[in-house]
Amino acid sequence: MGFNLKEIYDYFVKDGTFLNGEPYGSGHIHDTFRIVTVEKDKDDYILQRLNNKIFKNIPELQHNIERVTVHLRNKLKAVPGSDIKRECLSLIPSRDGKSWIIDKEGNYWRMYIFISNHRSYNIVDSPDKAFEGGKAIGRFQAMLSDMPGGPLFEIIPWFHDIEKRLQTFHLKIKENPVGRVGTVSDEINQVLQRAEEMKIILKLGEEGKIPLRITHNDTKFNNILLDENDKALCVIDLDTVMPGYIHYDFGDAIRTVTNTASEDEKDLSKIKMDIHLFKAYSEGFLSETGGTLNDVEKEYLAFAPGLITYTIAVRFLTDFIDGDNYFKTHHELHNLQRARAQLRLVMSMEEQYGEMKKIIGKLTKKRQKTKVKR
Ligand code: ADP
Ligand code: GN1
Ligand code: MG
Repeated sequence: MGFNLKEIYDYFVKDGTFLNGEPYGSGHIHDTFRIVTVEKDKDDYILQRLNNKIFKNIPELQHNIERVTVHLRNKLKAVPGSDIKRECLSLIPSRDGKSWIIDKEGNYWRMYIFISNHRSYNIVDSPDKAFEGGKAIGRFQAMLSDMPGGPLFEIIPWFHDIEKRLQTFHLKIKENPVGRVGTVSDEINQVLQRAEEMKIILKLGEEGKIPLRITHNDTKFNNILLDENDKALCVIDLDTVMPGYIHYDFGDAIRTVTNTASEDEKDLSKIKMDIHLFKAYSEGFLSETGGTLNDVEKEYLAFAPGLITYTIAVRFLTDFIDGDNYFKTHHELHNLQRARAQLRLVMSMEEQYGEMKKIIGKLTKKRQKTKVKR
């Protein structure tokens, strides 16, 4: 990718002299670079070339992120001792006062302050980190629960709508655009076997039993930064913040926090949901949100990880069948490998569903009791 990062950097109103820019992180959507500045006492930056094939309306996308970050910053200002530059994403304005620019080639770019001294993990190896992840997402949702100004733009409609995702899946199987359908009949069957039961969250929403909240919708663990002591620091990747059900955020975090292997692990025998990490994340999450969730929301929390893991397996498999147009891939079978790994994780969650329900039941009851005592 031969971008002139210094030239793009100079479109923004920032502090610090460009020293160098390198690809950064392991996101599947944008092209992300870390910009290091010459001066030791000035911020570094994250510069992102936005994926406008996926995000078709960049002004609306940026508008959502501006609203969310302004609100979070105002909340943090009221908390003594908070480190706003590290606990909240800070967008850098362009010279014409927008939060993004379009370069000469028509690429969209935005820039954030680089959150210094953070730690980011693709695999979680301790209950403490899982607990902190749960706290970070819980706090994020609690802080956004009173954001003024009406609903956010629904930036990718039906993002976690499993009915729509399955419709697209069937369509791509029928089209078979690159002739891969015949090679994945086992995986297709695994998806079809479970399709009906996965619609329950949508049904509860339609019946008005669970409310739409402001959710993040992409709470995988590498979008939660921890600090140098592995304590909750900042929730990043705000592209998909929009109205959603609590189960989407809980489920996606559990999908990544509790997996004993990578999202795309080839050796399926390594993949398992670690129930201790499930418990720790749930404790952290409920410590921040437990009081605001209704009984039906709580009752279905244990169902959410299986749903989201299944949804993402369907998306990876659909993209494989479609010829890899959506997620960044690093080799020919990457999306298939990811889909297989996620389907294996679904099985592990199914095996431990009873245990997950017990844990949530105990945690939510415990909270009720302590509430009564106080
Ligand atoms: P994608 O949608 O492609 O996942 P992200 O916005 O999550 O893009 O950014 C990709 C990676 O860049 C993140 O996983 C994280 O490692 C890093 N990153 C993003 N924003 C920041 C920031 N403000 N400070 C430090 N690291 C960041
Ligand atoms: C993408 O942007 P990133 O890499 O954090 C995707 C998520 C998937 C995830 C799977 C906008 O997340 O929905 O769950 O990959 N983001 C978008 O790893 O589609
Ligand atoms: Mg990301």
